[in-house]
Amino acid sequence: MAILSILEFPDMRLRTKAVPVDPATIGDPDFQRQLDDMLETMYAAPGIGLAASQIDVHQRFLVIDISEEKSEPCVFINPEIVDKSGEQVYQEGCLSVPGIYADVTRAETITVRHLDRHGQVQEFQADGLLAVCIQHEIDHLNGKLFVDYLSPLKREMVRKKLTKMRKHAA
Ligand code: QAP
Ligand code: CO
Repeated sequence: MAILSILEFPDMRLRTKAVPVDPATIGDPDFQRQLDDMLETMYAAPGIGLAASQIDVHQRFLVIDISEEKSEPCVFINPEIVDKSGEQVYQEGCLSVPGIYADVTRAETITVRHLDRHGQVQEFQADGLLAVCIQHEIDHLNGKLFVDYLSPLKREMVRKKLTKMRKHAA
């Protein structure tokens, strides 16, 4: 397995709209390895979610593990939100926007349909943190970041803060 490098805001590659995964390729060793590399990269960060877009692969899949023990890896291929209701506000972060956290309003409950890593169709209802995480990661596949929900002024402050942090780290 391998730890992959993660694109960071404002990298324009994060704005790419990802294309669906061909279900016939899910069983390929290269694709399965990519899923394991993404999980390893997410755990190493550490993070609770990572979309393929963030590792510069513009296909519709993502990994999530919100469990305390980091023992419940979940893979979502070609995910679709088929129903949603309610609202919740959660303070989000993102591995592509390190050190920045902000409140975002999203649906409270969602119904998600996707393929798992065996290519099987799954459909289930999620709420709370899992629902936030799935919505956040699907946004990545559409080229959208959580900072896009902030005002243009706040987004510009985030961009400047990241530039400054990188300068100090260099
Ligand atoms: C998305 O985010 C998410 O700034 C996943 O310095 C976040 O794993 C969904 C992270 C919150 C729902 C709620 C962020 C790690 C990890 C940072 C992450 C950082 C180190 C973010
Ligand atoms: Co993110």
